[in-house]
Amino acid sequence: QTKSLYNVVFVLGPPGSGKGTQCAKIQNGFGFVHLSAGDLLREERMRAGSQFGELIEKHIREGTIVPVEITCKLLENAMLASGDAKGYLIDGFPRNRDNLDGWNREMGDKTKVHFTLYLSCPLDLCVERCLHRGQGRTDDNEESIKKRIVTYNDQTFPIIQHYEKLNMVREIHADSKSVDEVYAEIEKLFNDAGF
Ligand code: UP5
Ligand code: MG
Repeated sequence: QTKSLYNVVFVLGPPGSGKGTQCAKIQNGFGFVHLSAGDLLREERMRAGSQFGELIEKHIREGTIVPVEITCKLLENAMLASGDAKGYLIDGFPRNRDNLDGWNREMGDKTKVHFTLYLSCPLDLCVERCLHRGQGRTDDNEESIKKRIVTYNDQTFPIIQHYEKLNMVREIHADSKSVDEVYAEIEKLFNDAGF
């Protein structure tokens, strides 16, 4: 028997652009499940018995990207574990070509990606936000943030451009507005998309 496809929206944007903040609001407002690839990796890093803890921590500190086999499996497991939902917000993934190819290989037939929500934000403001987040993340220091931004520019932005070519990007400006003002625009976009 065929199970209907999982609805997916990817959420991308530079470090500190507000992906996690806005996904929490979309989850409340629209009955989507929020899955942050970064949060899942941070959890896996702490899990007793994980064989990937050290590798994940190294990538997170260096701002480099964990091999897709690990991340995609964590995402799929989290989707399965979360049961029925209208859809899934995949926050901070796919971040490079390896992520994109791995997703298409493993999840392409099981999911329908509706669009990529792109939270655009000037990078200097992003740095400020990360430095003042105060959650004790091991990558919220100036050195790691610089590296995360280099990775974003070199590897993640081209993925946004890839979806742009497919007409699948919905850009929301996530700067110089309050969290609620940014969300009001996202709310409109999701309503217009029929969610
Ligand atoms: N804030 C948010 N919106 C605001 C607004 N409109 N006005 C004023 N302040 C606002 O927000 C950041 C801060 O800004 C918060 O304090 C918030 O209150 C404030 P947040 O919502 O946390 O931003 P977000 O975009 O989620 O930032 P985050 O740092 O989580 O993004 P990253 O993409 O850098 O981090 P992520 O957790 O996705 O990834 C971390 C690392 O994990 C990566 O560098 C990589 O090493 C690894 N990773 C992979 O290898 N593969 C993956 O697939 C995913 C991650
Ligand atoms: Mg986040």
